[in-house]
Amino acid sequence: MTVRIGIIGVGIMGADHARTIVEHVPGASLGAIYDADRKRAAEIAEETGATDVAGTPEALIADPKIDAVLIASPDQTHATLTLACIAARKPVLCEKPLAPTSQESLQVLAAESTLGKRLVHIGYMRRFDPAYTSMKAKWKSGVLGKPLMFHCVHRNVSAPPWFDSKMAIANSAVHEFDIARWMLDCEIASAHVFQPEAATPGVIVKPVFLVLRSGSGQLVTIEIFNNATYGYDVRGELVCEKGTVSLLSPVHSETSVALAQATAYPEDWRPRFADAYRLQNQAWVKAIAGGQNIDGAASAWDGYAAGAVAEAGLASLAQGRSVDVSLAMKPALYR
Ligand code: ISE
Repeated sequence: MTVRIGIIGVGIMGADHARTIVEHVPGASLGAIYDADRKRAAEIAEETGATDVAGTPEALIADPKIDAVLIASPDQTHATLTLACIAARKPVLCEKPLAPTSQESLQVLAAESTLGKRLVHIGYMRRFDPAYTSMKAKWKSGVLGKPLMFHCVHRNVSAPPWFDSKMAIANSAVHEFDIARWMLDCEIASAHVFQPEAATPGVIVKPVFLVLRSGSGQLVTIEIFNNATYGYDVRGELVCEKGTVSLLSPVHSETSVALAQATAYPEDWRPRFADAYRLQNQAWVKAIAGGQNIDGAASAWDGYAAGAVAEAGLASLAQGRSVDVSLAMKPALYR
């Protein structure tokens, strides 16, 4: 069976997914593309060989020639479009975050629970990244002892002017919230946000530094610096009772010239996480073809839970104190 995929939103991420699907995902074809910018949709359809350009997201979801939908439109549209896919009973891979508010995420959990079937996966692709999966396998093997602290660093070259501290939490740090929950196999209990006062006003967008407490008693530190200028750099170190394990970014070459030795940083997350996106999308299509859920991928519950940590983080940013994460009861479908 070939899974015919429709993509809603072909900005940076949606276009990257379209290319990954046509180049690296066996058993999938690109059926239709929608973008609010029709010219952009037509260009990406031309480049990737997508069969149709849909007139509206709703038409794409309803199209009988589309078996599954990948949502990569702006963050605030994710929950509504995911609900439309559930109503049409189509599997959906929705880019993170699931929704800007817990209330909207809860509507998605309710709709899936009513259907009694999991159709939604959230694109927290780091769960498929070989560096993170190797880190988890190392501590799970038992040689390092119990995890105590997880240090996470997330630096981007630059972000647009509207990408403020709230976006740093709601759009960037959500990756760390999800991966910390996944790595430590537990929920996050509280979030406390700090910012360096030394940042030059008007010149630099202040980095955001969070300290999370996990439900199992670990500490998670997260630095988000969206305007770090030098390169896209994601780091992580898991400190356990008998040793530590650190992520290594994929580096395929190193130059030696003029008395210096160097490797390069990517400009953004696409090269750093290319393997993760590919493995995630392959697993998604394989699961759809086999009528199963993807093993290890983020569910709608995971999307909700990461969003709940973001809400606590945003409240902490506003109030300058530690804020507890408030989570609803986990519906039976996700247990
Ligand atoms: C962006 O939306 C992503 O998902 C990237 O992975 C992340 O590094 C970046 O900070 C986000 O803005």
